[in-house]
Amino acid sequence: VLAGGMLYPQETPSRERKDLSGLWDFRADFSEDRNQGFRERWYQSPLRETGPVLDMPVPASFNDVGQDAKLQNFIGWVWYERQVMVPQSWARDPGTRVMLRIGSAHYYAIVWVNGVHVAEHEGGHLPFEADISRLLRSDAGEPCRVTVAINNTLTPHTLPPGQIEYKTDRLRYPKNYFIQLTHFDFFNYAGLHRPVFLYTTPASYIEDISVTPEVAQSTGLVNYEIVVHGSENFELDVLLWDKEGRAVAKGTGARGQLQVPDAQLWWPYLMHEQPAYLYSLEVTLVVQTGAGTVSDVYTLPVGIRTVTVTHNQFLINGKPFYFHGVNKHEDSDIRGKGFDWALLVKDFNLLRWLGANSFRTSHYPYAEEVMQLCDRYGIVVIDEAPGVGIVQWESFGNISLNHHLEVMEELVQRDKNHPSVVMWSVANEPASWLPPAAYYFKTLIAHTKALDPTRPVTFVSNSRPEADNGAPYVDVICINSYYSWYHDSGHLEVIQLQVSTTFENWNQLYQKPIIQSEYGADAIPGFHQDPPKMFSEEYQKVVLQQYHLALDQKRKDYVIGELIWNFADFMTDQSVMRVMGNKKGIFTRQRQPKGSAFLLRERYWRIANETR
Ligand code: BDP
Repeated sequence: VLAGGMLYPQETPSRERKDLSGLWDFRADFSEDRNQGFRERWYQSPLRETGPVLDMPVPASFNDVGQDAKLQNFIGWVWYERQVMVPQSWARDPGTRVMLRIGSAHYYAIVWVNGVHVAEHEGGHLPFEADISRLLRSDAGEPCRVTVAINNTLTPHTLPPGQIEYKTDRLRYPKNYFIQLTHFDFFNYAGLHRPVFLYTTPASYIEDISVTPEVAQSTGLVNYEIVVHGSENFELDVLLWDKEGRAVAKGTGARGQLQVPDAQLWWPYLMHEQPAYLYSLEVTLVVQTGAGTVSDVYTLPVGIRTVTVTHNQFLINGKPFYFHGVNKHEDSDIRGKGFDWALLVKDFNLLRWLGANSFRTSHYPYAEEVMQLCDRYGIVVIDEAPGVGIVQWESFGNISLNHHLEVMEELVQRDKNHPSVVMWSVANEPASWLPPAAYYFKTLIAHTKALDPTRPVTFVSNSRPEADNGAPYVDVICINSYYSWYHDSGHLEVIQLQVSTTFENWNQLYQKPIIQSEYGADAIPGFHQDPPKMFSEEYQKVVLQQYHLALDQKRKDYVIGELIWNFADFMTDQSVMRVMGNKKGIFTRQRQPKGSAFLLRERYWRIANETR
């Protein structure tokens, strides 16, 4: 079903890569109709010649690096540009294919190279690329100008959806005044959030690799399928290397099955003494051309593991797996949603400290570099699409559904080979009680399963079980609840009963495994109250403890996981409900622990030791 590849750019004997991270020129289009840039064709000449530009770091959100509230809250088109010297060996060689690849641009992006339109992409969380070889050939030796226009406007048909509200009351608002409404609880950061690369491949190249592992007794089976572009007449060699550098299996041709006797399986963190074992699948393409032999090499990390769901269990490699983990956000001071290696490694060290074995990419796909680290650290992932805030009738219509189907194709295409990804989540807290949700989720989940028959599919519900029109189609029930926070505020004594009743109701109706996919309470670090009061660290701790009592009753039965909301405090829109953002983190936004982090740490290590 999946056409085209999206292999992560890699340096190999046949491929080179140039990272375009750094300072770019930047200009937000503040004109009244937000359209000056297109009227004046800012892509045709260097951006700095069109008017004043700012220095903008890439990757980063543009919102929080400056001192200007207008830019922080800007809605509309922003323009990014930088020059890059392309090595002559790339530009002049007709046998070299040069690609421009953007890790993500939130939300809608148009890309020009030297003023020529090369790509357009909708969706703020997935990569896209353009072949720019042709453009370089004619300009060999000149610096090449990359221009990206990005629009962060969200409409009922974007993912996530939003709305622009025009304020027409001329006595209360200035002319042409509008605001962006969203139906989700995080700041709509925008910009070039992830690395931008130039990379090369030979003209005939390995376009895509898919692996699906199986296990038969002690033998690991690696089914592979390779797509080659640019030649009909080629040879493919496939070698599987273990960690010690021994070749353990080999194959030839575009598809096949490798057999690994006594395979080392990929196990989650804390489930095995040697978790996260990765083999390397080295694919070599050899093409005979008039000019001689050309080869392309790509090496894919491969984890051998299986995932199975029964009516009350989630099995990894045939063993029951209990999700004790977190929900995250891509969010931090200054860089917003911009990718940052230091932050990433800090977060993974905190996950290990906490004894977390899993997280959900709430509420959108995370950077590819994050997924790679999950494979290497044994952190199990529920990979969520940006389907958050689907609550209006309009957003259940065909335009929205078709786009959602496309986003699932792009997501599965990007993440299908990660052993850490064990389940797809197509949405978070949609209005699944609305009648059109039935067709919407039936179609969306069937499509996702057709794209990837090897992984279960879910969406995260906050509906009542009997009213949920999407739940019949999921493999695992994921439920969010905020007892004694949004309901019965301040009444910690009701939590246990309400959580247990909720589990029982869902279980009775569906007989599917259940994950408590969110629960939590805001705590402002340093606020203390005894007896506990809302917003104190003590209150957050007791909410967690009460949930844990209910979870422990059902944990050995059909409840297969608990994911705290949230790993860390994060920024939101300004509102009376939020004090400088959402404070449900067990770590602060700066990644320092609140009291609840120690409580959770104790629990997660205890569960890990029990289930090991
Ligand atoms: C849930 C949402 C999550 C919010 C959380 C909250 O899924 O995105 O941040 O509530 O209100 O409903 O803290």
